[in-house]
Amino acid sequence: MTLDLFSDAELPRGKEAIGPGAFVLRGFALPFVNDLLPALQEVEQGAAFRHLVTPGGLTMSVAMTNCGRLGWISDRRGYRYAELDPETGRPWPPMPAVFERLAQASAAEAGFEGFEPDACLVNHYEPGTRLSLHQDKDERDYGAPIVSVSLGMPATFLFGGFARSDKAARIPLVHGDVVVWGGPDRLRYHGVLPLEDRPHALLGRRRINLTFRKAG
Ligand SMILES: O=C(O)CCC(=O)C(=O)O
Ligand SMILES: [Mn+2]
Repeated sequence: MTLDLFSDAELPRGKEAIGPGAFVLRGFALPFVNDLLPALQEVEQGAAFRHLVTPGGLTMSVAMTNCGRLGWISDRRGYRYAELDPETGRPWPPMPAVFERLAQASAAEAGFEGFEPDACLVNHYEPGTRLSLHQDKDERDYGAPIVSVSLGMPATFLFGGFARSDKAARIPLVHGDVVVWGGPDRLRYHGVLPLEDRPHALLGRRRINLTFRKAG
């Protein structure tokens, strides 16, 4: 276990450009965290985390759930958005107001005014969990950005190019950081390296990522 150098209150703030339409907003989610965590619990209670299977038959190491009108799912038939949770047959839990406020404020901070997400994929990582390089391309149109919020354990985010084989930048993300990519960067490959075991004061041995999208 490594000691973190900064407490949440002291983390560096600011906007780092990682592309013409892509930014890391350091600590941008911190003022929302007190409201985000109970809202997240409600989402989990309505739609439990589960490990989805890829079309190729592999079980994903990230556990996922969703909130909002549409939820991203994967199974042997492919990747897609669905209005109903296939586990329960019920609609996904509604998107909590604080989720929506954070997503809109983050997008605006990155220059994307008027972002109205209809889907929030919630990713649950533990030590060793990874997410391989991929594009977010199951959405109906690519006019809206992706807003990605990091909570809990730190991670190394990979931000690549427009081909899987393009070299990817390694971007350290900590609790409260938000990454926004859109416009010319909307289809950049990205992923997450296997998480190290660095427990977080509030969330323990978990990293939660909220990925907001305009899917429908
Ligand atoms: O966990 C992250 O930081 C990225 C998640 C992601 O890219 C996705 O859910 O599509
Ligand atoms: Mn993604």
